[in-house]
Amino acid sequence: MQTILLTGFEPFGGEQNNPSWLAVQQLDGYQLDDEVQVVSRQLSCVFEKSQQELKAAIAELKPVLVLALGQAGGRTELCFEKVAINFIDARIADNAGLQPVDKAVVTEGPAAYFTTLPVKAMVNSLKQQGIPATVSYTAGTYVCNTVFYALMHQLKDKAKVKAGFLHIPYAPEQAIGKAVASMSVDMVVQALKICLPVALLTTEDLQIAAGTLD
Ligand code: PCA
Repeated sequence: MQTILLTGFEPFGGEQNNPSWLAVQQLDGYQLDDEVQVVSRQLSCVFEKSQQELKAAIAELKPVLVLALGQAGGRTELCFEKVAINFIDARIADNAGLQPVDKAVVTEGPAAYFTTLPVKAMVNSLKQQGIPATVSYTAGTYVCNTVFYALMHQLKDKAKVKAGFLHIPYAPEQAIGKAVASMSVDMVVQALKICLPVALLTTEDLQIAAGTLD
């Protein structure tokens, strides 16, 4: 049996829930087929601890694919992140009360890593099913980007393990009164069921335009 590791975060920034965890929690134990099973884990919204939790989960589960998810309130679509940067600039404190500014994720690490997931093919498969999704070229400078960078750094010599990060919009109940977009947790779950097989089976990503002008 092969394992796909999905991670979601605990709530942060005063929210009651984090839809990234609500979504991946629903898929814990889900079988893509007879050979591939999903295991879901929650990460703390804490700079150091989240990296340790992720490392421990990868060591324990030896996944063939890792997709970390996080909430990005205000985003209008599922955002498959292309690039993780070696930089932290926290606008708010993490859940342990720490607010690092202008720090590296990994001292002496490269400036950035690209995801090893076929993000364009994944986005394409979702759009075809009527689910809003896009490639994003910034994962921010907070805990999500840090976990994404730490993930790619940890797997840099393990070419066979595909890994990446998905930012998701607020759940509808979080968006009330905020005049921002939202997406139901059920739709995120449906999206993962569509794009995970694509991620596993695609060997070369699609060469279609997905960039931004600004
Ligand atoms: N989103 C935050 C951290 C945890 C989460 O779900 C971020 O985008 O950095």
